[in-house]
Amino acid sequence: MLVVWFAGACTAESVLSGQTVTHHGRWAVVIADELVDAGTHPVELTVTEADAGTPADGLAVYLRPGMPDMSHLEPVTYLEGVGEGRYAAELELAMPGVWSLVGYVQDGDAAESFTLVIEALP
Ligand SMILES: [Cu+2]
Repeated sequence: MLVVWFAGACTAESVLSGQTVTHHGRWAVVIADELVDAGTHPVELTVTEADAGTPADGLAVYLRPGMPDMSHLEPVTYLEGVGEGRYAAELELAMPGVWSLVGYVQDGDAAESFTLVIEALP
């Protein structure tokens, strides 16, 4: 019997997560790209009602990027709703590496958080 271990199972790609559900399960959030260029980069999220699968418009959506390996946090970035559940902004990812995007979706008094993990390339 031949047993094969795949080298590289712990590389950055294995931790990337470009889609998730907010912490109480109300919304599903997907980022357009898990791999982006470092620097200022356009990002787009698509937010849907998790149960119905329908686009969720009219929400406040914001992100705070951080690098978990180095206690590095960037300012909160507010995204602009551009229709059909899509929210867009220019995001500053100051250096290459794995970035944790801690985000919030807010509908009036109801807010739920989520985390996406992407990588900025050199
Ligand atoms: Cu950093």
